[in-house]
Amino acid sequence: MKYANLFISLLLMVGWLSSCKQSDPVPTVTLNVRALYPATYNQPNASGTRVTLTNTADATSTTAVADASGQAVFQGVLPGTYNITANRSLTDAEAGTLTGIAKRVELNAAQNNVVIMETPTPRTIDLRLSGSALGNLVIKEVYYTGSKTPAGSNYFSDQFVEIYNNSTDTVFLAGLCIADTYGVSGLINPTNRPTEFSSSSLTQGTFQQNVYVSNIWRIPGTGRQRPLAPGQSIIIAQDGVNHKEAALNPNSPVDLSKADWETYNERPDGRDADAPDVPNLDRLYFTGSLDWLITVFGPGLIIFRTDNFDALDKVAIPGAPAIILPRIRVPNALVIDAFEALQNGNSGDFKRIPTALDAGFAFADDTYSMQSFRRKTAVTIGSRRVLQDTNNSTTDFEKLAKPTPKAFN
Ligand SMILES: [Ca+2]
Ligand SMILES: [Ca+2]
Repeated sequence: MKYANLFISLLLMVGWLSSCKQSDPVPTVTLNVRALYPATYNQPNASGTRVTLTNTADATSTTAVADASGQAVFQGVLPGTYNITANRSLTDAEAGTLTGIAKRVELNAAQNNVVIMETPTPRTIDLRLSGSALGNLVIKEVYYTGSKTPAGSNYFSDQFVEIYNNSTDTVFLAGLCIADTYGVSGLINPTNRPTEFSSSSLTQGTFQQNVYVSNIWRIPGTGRQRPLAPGQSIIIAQDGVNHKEAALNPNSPVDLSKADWETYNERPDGRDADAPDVPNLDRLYFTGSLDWLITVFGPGLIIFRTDNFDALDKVAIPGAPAIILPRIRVPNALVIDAFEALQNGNSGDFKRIPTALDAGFAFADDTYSMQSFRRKTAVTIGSRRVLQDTNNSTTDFEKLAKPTPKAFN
């Protein structure tokens, strides 16, 4: 009797579960993304564009390729919040047909935190691509997260950026500038908002054409100085010392005493030490405090060149008190390469770098996690690696458990 009851109960439960499954199918929608070429191109529909839909909740993604009408169709999309990115690599010939200039271009577009709701009719989203010609230097690795000391405190002096010659010719680094963007990396505090430059009526209209940076450092020299051979790289350290030393942080993953350059922030109180064996970059503009600390929550970085630094606009942060130093506005056209990291996968609205330069963003699991971001290898020719550069930090960079200065493993 007892077993019979249990058996009936089980049958009822199975029946209930299967009826549940039948009467409540997971609702899905169809999403059309229409990829458009920049308005200056002689065709509107960007066929062949790869469009990727990434769920912000679990980072799962699907990719579809736009058809002749420029439409990428996603069927069976679960309602939720998505980041949408689009990429189209134009060959020299394609760029020649579309723009009259036969020079390879990477086109990108992005729209973050798009809420897809259950609707009876398919939804269409237009994405306008924009892009820039490819530079020959790329940011190969960024180690910004820092590490924890044996006592459990935060250590961030071991940050570095590595720059790589991704071309087939020697590049002369003299005059190359590196800068970090202004703006928080996400909702670190409940009051955090995306950079004011993106929302203020003063700068909103041209926000996608410029990068607003807080600090600029430059490689000294002129002309054909500081040659860097194809496939070679340089390390720029916050401090060019062995961070694993007992007095610093034995847990640090890096010895940067052989770094090519360091950012020495000369101050009357000597709070930033000048490592004698590592040459110093020129400090062109500085709004920080003790050293060139790039935010451990995820920095935006650019490398660029200018013949006339003084001609760049200094722009006050909209709404900021007069005592706060203005930021430097670097036009996209000067930028050679960019990297952006944000706090987490939901931080897309906090992007500081224009989509044309970097359509995506990387993010670490945590601050002081020792995680590092390294550009993927696209192909190896002989012993020279050609690194992947589609102007999208989401896809071009891989997250590493530990940094790999001047190495790929
Ligand atoms: Ca320093
Ligand atoms: Ca030094």
